[in-house]
Amino acid sequence: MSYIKPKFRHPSLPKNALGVTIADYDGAISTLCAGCGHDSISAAIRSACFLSSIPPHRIAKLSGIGCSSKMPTYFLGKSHGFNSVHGRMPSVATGASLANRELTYIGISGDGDTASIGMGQFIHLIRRNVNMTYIVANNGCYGLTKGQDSATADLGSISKNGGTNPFDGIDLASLALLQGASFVARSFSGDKEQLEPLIRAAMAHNGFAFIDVVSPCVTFNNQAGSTKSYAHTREHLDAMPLDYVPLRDEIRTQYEPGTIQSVTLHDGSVIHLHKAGADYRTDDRNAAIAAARAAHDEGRILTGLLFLDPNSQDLNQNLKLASKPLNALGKDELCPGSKVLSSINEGLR
Ligand SMILES: Cc1ncc(C[n+]2csc(CCOP(=O)(O)OP(=O)(O)O)c2C)c(N)n1
Ligand code: SF4
Repeated sequence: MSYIKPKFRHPSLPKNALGVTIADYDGAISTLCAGCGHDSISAAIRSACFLSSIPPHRIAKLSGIGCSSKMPTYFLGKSHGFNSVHGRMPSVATGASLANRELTYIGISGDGDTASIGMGQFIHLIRRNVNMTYIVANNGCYGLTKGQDSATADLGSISKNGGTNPFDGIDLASLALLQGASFVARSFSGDKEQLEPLIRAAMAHNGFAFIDVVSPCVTFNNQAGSTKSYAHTREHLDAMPLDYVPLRDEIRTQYEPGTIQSVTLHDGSVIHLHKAGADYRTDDRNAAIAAARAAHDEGRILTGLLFLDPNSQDLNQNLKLASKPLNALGKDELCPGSKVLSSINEGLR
């Protein structure tokens, strides 16, 4: 059951460029366990959409099954939403984005929903470069079904019942990099400063933007020995903080020369990466794969923007589909008449 929030809000809440307040991006009150990392991700999505001034009714939220997949209920209550079956959200996302390329699509999934039952579908989203932001709330277990190890549980991680995981976990960010994803990032639900600008950048990206977010399950996977607990993640975090500066916004922050790398997105907005290693470039896929691997081998959790292709062409562009959403095409465009048909036939002779 979800609870509706009371309508009262402070009268002087700040407004965004649309003239609306963050309350317009609220969802229902969360019924997840108190302290669940997923709620922090919901809060980051809500404020990212508010700060980027995206009209709520121009956003579509999509998910599968799991505690993570329940998250869309708890943010953006005025947006479109589709809660699909377990691991099948990518098919719905592909169809929706082909039918209406003008909406902003946010997919929310879990490590079970993506790395186990949904793996086959996930890979094809990447291959097709579907224009969406895809967030995995990664807690290394199946929270909704009471904490079984998932496919992202790390080798040697100790579960709540004391068992040691004998398998190496699937690193979804590395997989996305290998498969050719055009935007790959990793973050931590407890690092809003990093996560929020990453989500804003992902939504501005033209193509498939993947964010793997370590999101501890306080009920089933937060014990000593778990590698997805709050304590372990905080201890092993190797963060590249970043700023997202939307097009037309003044750049105010002062940066130390040599410690910053700037990346321009296709819409003209800019990402500033702090502390990026001198030889780390976000447009070098092989370097990103090597950095993620090295971090994994050393037990570090490398977070931040790992890779971005600023020239990415999304599925609609690749297939040269109509520039208008299908529901906006009129009779003349759908049925252009015999002359046009003859000229097409002529071109095929
Ligand atoms: C076809 C199908 N198989 C299995 C299930 C049972 N099931 C529900 S949620 C879930 C896993 C959820 O784990 P995850 O995606 O990691 O989300 P979390 O709950 O940890 O956020 C499973 C196996 C189901 N609902 N449907
Ligand atoms: S069971 Fe775990 S993942 Fe599910 S709501 Fe509770 S803390 Fe979050």
